[in-house]
Amino acid sequence: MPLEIVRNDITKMQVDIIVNAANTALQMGGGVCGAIFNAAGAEPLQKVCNEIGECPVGEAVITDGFQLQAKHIIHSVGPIWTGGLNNERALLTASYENALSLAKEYNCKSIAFPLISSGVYGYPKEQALQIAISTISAYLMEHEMHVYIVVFDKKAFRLSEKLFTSIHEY
Ligand code: AR6
Repeated sequence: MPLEIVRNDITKMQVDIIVNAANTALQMGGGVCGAIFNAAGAEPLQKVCNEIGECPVGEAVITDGFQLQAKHIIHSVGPIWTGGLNNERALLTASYENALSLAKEYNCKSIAFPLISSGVYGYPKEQALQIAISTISAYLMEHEMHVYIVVFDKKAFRLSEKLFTSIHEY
């Protein structure tokens, strides 16, 4: 099945590429970003991110995976939720689409996404999950890739059970 929802720490995923929920400055933060930087090796990863510089909201850049099992990390910047009237839905959709296109350029066969924007950036988790599922599903109608959505906290896991039938808890 090309789209699966799993409950796991994304740094443990055995895939070609994992996606980071990044900020525009590409600086190590908390949440999934902190976990990915720590697992990859924060110093070398921050160095290459500094060389790249910035990434606008809705766009994505790629780096090496360093000490991760994944070969690459795609840093995708989701929107900060400010109530839903500031183009958040389109920007969150774009952050998935741009990450998927970039992954394709790198001949990616398997990729794992966190629920972008649904933590520090405050996007309501149910909507964030729906956007993730619908955007990835639309992409998979036209492209071959094995995509995982990795949910981490209990609330996201419960929502995913409700919204999607095939879920694996690792
Ligand atoms: N594996 C998978 N998912 C995780 C993990 C993990 N190890 N840890 C947390 N999550 P967030 P955002 C989930 O806040 O909202 C950072 O500081 C978490 O439960 O990491 O896009 C960045 O540098 C939540 O559902 O990302 C930015 O400044 C989801 O990952 C800013 O936060 C996303 O939560 C980005 O905020």
